[in-house]
Amino acid sequence: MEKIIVTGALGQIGSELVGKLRTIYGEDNVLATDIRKADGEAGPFELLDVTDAQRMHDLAKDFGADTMIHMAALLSATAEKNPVFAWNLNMGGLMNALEVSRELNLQFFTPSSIGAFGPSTPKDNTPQDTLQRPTTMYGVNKVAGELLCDYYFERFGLDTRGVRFPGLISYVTPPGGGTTDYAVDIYYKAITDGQYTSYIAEGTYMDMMYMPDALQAIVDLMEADGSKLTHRNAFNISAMSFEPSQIAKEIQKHIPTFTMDYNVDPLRQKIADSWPNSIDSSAAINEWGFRTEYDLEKMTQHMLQKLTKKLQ
Ligand code: AKB
Repeated sequence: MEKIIVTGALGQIGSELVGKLRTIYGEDNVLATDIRKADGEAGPFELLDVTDAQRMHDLAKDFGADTMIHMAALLSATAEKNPVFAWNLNMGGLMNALEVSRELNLQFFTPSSIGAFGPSTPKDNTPQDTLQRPTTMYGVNKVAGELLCDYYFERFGLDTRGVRFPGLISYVTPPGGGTTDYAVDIYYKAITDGQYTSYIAEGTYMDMMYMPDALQAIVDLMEADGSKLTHRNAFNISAMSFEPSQIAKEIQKHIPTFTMDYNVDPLRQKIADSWPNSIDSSAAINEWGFRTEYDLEKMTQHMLQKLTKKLQ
């Protein structure tokens, strides 16, 4: 990775990833793109609607990119509310990004998700290679995306790589439209209101990861020796699995007066129920040394400390 173009650069992952990549590879070597204008972006930035293949091609070519990191996508709950738009954006954007990468011979990364699994997938310690019959539009997009990335590698030799992200938690940019977002919202509300109403029911386990570990995973996978990768795309990765009352208890260790109740959102609960409780990351560990630094305890300490400062 020397000259990197990032789509969806103002999204939850993109906004932190761009900063990390610029620190490692140099400010001028990372082109951030998004459909909306950035305020005060430090390095190169261009407006890009990922459904516009020609502009994506021109931007990547003019920048002299050797790597494409394609992050622009709708998350699960938003996609469920507008499935046709989700298909057009998630699949159209991905096809364009893959084609541009093929035409310009770019190394390629795009994330899949635990959303690529469905109700018939084994729920605990979900294997790397298993049944994938998701029941959401987001999941359908993610499975199709995983297959497309494999196809571009097999058919054209394009260096495609990717992971299945769990819910990502960060104090920097809030997520939008995901099912796992409760695990971010809860920290904000704990500080501002001392109370949180969870839209996910007690007992619903989902995989999660703190953002610094997620960003490091992208860099580590992209820098890994390609000859050691058997899977290439859609590596299961997770740092922790918990359900709402466990994160509430962890917050109470720092804010003893914090309380939580439940008002379950049927749409997001149904999505969460169709996803695994916990996935097995051993293929990522064995093939490219995937590792994490943060568990629930360490993440909670860090989140509360950073957010308290931010919200002052
Ligand atoms: C979502 O909840 O949609 C995302 C995801 C797990 O892919 N955070």
